[in-house]
Amino acid sequence: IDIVKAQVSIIAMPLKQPFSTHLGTVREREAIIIELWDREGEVGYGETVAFSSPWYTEETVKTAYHIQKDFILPVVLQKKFAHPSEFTREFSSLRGNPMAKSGIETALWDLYAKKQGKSLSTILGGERNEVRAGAVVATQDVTDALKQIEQFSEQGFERMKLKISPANDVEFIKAIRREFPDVPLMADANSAYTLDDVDRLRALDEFDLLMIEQPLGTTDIVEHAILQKQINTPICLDESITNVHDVKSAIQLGSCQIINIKVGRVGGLTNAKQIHDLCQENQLQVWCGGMIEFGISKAHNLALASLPAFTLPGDLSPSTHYWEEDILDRPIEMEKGKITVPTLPGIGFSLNERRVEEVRLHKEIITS
Ligand code: OSB
Ligand code: MG
Repeated sequence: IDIVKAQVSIIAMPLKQPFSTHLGTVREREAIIIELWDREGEVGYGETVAFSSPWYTEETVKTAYHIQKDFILPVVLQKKFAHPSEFTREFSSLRGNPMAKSGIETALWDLYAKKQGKSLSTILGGERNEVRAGAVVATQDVTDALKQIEQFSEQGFERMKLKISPANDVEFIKAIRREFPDVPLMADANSAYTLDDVDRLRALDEFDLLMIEQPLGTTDIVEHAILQKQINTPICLDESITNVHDVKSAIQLGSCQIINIKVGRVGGLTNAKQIHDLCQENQLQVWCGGMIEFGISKAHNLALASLPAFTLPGDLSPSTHYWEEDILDRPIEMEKGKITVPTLPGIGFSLNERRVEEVRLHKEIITS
């Protein structure tokens, strides 16, 4: 892989409806779209999923842009990579900033797969030709939540994820379970609890939740192990898992039974695949997490979620779920709760240039 030109686009689009958690509300989504061209004119696409503000992890669109422009792209435009997995090693001395790395690493994977004439799913070792979709009920209001679940069920989503916190848990879930006794339901706390809340969390055991995602601290591995011994609901880690080593620690300690793999959070597809393989060896279930993303990241997720240990429905949704119009040449569609894994070379999609132009705030071209 010999990259000679990079285009960095910052885009912004309003969500169809606000996405609300105990940490705040997202109404508009910014992202950095990366396009990398090699000497033969082949292009690879990546999406940087950092948010405008550091509410979910430390990175933001501005920090990611800085890291990409000043530290990653100058190297990528100088170096030749035999394989996209070399990226992770090359930037091992660039600490942290996983989403900045991922935005560029994923573009290298797309380009590499296209050069091989194979789908990204095939290149990664995917075995599934469709993946199971799941919806997130990102509201703190019961009436709203019931309406959304009704709608998502009709659309075919295979599981619903509620966003909970100590201010909105037992009564909230109880009201939803009353109306939907059989819907596959899980809860995501985004670190809203501490070990002082063990009784509260144990009270959730009666609602037959598939799992509770990230109840405790964003960097914690130890206390989740203590909590898991005291509740029946399986714990799933999200924020706490930033690399393969975190997964090893979680397995050793018994901190979770399930892991949410987000490509951006773990610094790219090489790490995501490594985490997948480790979970598979150790009988942990995994699913593909979402970042309220645009189509490029959605397409990378479809390829990743086609790997064998992705046995649970992910935060995977069609293009129209969050967007009036996505940025791809054609929308990602869901049928009966399943999304087809593309078989065309690379991620199997290209950009709708007209749409990108409409939503672009900033564009920069860098050459070698
Ligand atoms: O905690 O999983 C999370 C979205 C943004 C930031 C954090 C999280 C989420 C989601 C996924 O819940 C939403 C989606 O992309 O469908
Ligand atoms: Mg989460």
